[in-house]
Amino acid sequence: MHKGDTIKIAIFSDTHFGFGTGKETETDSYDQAEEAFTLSQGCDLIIVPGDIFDSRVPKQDVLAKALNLFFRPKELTCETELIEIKGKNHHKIHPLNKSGIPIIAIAGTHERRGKDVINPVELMDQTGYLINLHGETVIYKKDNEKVAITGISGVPETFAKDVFEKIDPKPENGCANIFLMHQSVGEYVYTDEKSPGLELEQLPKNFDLIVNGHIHWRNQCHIGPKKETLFLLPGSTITTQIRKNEAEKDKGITIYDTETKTTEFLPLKSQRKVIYKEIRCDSEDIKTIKCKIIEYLTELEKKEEFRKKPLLRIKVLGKIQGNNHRIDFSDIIKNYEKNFILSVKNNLESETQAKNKELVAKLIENRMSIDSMGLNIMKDYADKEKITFNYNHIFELLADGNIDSAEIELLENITISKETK
Ligand SMILES: [Mn+2]
Repeated sequence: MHKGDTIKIAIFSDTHFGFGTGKETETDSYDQAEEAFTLSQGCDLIIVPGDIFDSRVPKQDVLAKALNLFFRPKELTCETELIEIKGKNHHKIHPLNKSGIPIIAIAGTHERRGKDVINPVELMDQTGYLINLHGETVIYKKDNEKVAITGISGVPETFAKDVFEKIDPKPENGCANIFLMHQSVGEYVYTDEKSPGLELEQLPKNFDLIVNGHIHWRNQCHIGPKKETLFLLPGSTITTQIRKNEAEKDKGITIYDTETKTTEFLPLKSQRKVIYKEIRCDSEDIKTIKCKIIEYLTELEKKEEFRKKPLLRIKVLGKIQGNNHRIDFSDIIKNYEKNFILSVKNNLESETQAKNKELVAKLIENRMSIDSMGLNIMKDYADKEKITFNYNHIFELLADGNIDSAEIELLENITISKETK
């Protein structure tokens, strides 16, 4: 490599197109992704590691908006040249994929579908808007610099370790090597999932850069025996759940330089401000708690001017006087709706409802966890009955209402392991 030859890569993740449809924040996912694309101009490559869409079967309006945004880099001039795509399956490259700035993607948790059906990221691949990787490696060249990008699309955490071992991604000689994934890893877990499917030590070795989608707040660190790999969590371009750690970090795009192996972060100006506030109560009555909230809101209105109405999450916690646990905050939410998109989370302690709250919290934590839960129940059942089948595929068929196909598949492919003692 000659000095000065470098490939600049724009990385952003989890655009969640379609998130908030019908709500006040409906256009946020498109507006914020649009700015991410604008900031990517001048880069040699764009990487989007999963959850481009908020659902695995996005509505046509959502798809149309996404296609329009993904078309923008196609109209720009770019010298990056596709050299090769390696993998088990013959990957047809649509001609559109050869114009403009190349976009490399993987599918995320929200786009996951069964083996024989097309997920929306695959659809984008087949129509030439991006190249979707699953166990494949794509190599690009610019001047004398080459970059190899390998990707594994998001898989259920239960299977992550097996899938990674089976695919066993390896770096390419003479290239800058990047690996894309979309999982919970080690301490980086998205929801309060029981445990991540992978630990940092189990990630592929000797890559220059590992990019992990899925986790919505930005972070980066060096990993590997010699700290030779930069592990990057680019974070989402949109806030889908208001959490403390997410509210504190800006949304934006990361630019990676293959020569210096360094990153630069460009925050989005269009991002809607997210505020997370905890209000503590010490055995006070409802009226006092509500006064505390109003006091905070009045202060905030005076203190700051917001370009876009901010998303504001107030968590009330501590002990409440008496047994009345059902507090209605809708009057406050209504009174302040002109200035804030406000939600109040009631975490006030009451022994009788502690158990119920725990259950409800688990259920509503994340829409996708319903899928994971269903899949886990199916796997637990199969383990108990000592039978093996393609859980993922059967679950997908059942979830889509294809009961007949599920039945046929199960009857043909189920294997029963006999216990030998
Ligand atoms: Mn996501």
